[in-house]
Amino acid sequence: MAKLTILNYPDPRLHTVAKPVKEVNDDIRKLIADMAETMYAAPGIGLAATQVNQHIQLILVDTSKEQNDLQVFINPKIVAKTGLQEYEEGCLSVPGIYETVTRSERITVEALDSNGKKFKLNAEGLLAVCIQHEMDHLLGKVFVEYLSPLKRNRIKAKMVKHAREIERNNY
Ligand code: K2U
Ligand code: ZN
Repeated sequence: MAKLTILNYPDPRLHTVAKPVKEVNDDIRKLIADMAETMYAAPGIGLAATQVNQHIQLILVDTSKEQNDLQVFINPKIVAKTGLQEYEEGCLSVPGIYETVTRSERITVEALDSNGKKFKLNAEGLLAVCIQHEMDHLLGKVFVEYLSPLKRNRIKAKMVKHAREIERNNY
C-alpha cells in the first residue's frame, strides 16, 4: 500500500469531472487500498478519487467510531433523497477550514462494491453528509462552493498563502 498526495484547493484538478469506472479490476482494488491508507492517515472519514488526482467515480467512507468499517462506492448514484440537514463540514483538500453546509438528511445510494457487485444503501446523518460531500468531489465540486463569494475568496487567498509558505519551507 502507499500514501497518496491529496490535492489542495484551489488546485484546478479538483474541478475535474470524474469518469465512470468501466471494470472493477485489481488496479481499482490497489487504488482503493492506497486511498484507504491515505484517508485513515490524514485522518479523515471520507475520500474521493478526485482528491488524489484519479478522475474516476470512486469514493471511500468510514464514519465508524473505531475507524474499522470502510465503505467503498464505485459509480455511485443518489436515487432518492428526503429532508434537509446542516453540518459543519471540513475537507482534506481545504485543511483548517470548517463551514456549515445544508444537504439532504436521508439518501438512497446505488453503487458497485470493490468486487463490482451492485448494492443499494439507505443513509442518514453524518453518513449521508459524507457520501454527498464525496460525490460532490466526483463532480469537481468542493464544499467551499456552497459559501458566499466573499467567504470563498477569503479561503482561496488563505490556501494560496499556505501553499506558498509550504513551497518556501521546502526550498
Ligand atoms: O476531504 C474529504 O472529502 C473528507 C471529508 C469527509 C467529510 C466532510 C464533511 C463532513 C463529513 C465528512 C473530511 O475531510 S473528513 C474530516 C471530518 C471528520 C469529521 C467531521 C467532519 C470532517
Ligand atoms: Zn472533501
